Amino acid sequence: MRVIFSEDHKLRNARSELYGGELVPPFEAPFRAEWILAAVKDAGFTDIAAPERHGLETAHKVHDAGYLSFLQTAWDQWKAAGYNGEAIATSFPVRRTSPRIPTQIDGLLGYYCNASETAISPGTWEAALSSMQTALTAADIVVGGAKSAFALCRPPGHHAGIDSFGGYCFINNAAVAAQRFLDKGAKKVAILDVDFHHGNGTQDIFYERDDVYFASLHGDPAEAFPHFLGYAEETGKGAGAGTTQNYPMPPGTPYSVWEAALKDSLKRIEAFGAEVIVLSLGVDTFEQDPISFFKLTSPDYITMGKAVAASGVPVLVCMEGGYGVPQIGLNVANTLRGIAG
Ligand code: SP5
Ligand code: ZN
Repeated sequence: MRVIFSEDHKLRNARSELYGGELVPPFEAPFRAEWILAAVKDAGFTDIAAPERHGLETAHKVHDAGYLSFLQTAWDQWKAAGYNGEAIATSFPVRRTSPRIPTQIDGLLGYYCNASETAISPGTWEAALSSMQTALTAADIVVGGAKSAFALCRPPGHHAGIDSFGGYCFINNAAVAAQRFLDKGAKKVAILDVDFHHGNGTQDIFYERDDVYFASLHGDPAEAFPHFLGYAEETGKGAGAGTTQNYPMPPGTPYSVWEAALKDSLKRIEAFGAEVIVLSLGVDTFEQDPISFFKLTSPDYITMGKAVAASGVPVLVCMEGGYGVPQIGLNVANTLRGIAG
């Protein structure tokens, strides 16, 4: 399996994450990609290449234009405002507020933010762009006939919605990749999101569309981030009715329970007629993850990879979350081992 990886991920190296009322070093940090890359090489996946350059054409089909131009200029606007720290949203449009789009940076930040733990720092846009290019380059390998490819994306993408960032995500890499498959001739694509957190951004993007099936296995939003989406009753709307499927699960969920949801999602993806699966791979389902509450073990990721590969359709793996412990590398490598067979 070919691996696409960009050193430019390092340009996303924020100082601060708002966690438990304190500004702490972000969980989503450059060492994650280094650990994952090392473990993937150790496992024998040594065909590693840098991404091709891609513009924003595909991104514009899944994100709002105002949002993308905000992301691109946010740091410069923040700096111009004269602040000392990183750009953190502090004021939000909620129920019964004006629909006007702000013109000044503090307002824009709140307007386009879905979770204020995520600070915008210098280099964030450049890293997010390279992460998107990583996903697009890996997608093109699958378009070219490969059974699988691994986009070692960083920063992750699945919490980025049509017009909002948060949850450490800015551009929705998996969504952009899914759009690429459609643009290259696929009629039906599935995104299978196995990150611990609900893929609220991806669900937002495809909720009313019938060309992309979205399934997500995650911590019950009644108890876990992102708190406001990911319930079982959310199944799509309009043309997209029936093309979203959520599997919220409680604290302590072990692989045996999680696997039943995985098998159900794969059955539905097959019934949908997906020609390719984009696997939003978070390994924050691991028992030792510092911010999550599932109980998957390292060998479980091999089993999971095999189950996904057994669908028989090509798989593009896009890196999402997984934090804190060096075993995130092993867990990603094990998933790829399972998929590669
Ligand atoms: C890509 C991804 O995995 N993003 C996750 C972003 C989660 N950010 C908020 C974390 C808050 C965790 N609260 C945990 C409470 C444990 N006591
Ligand atoms: Zn996550």
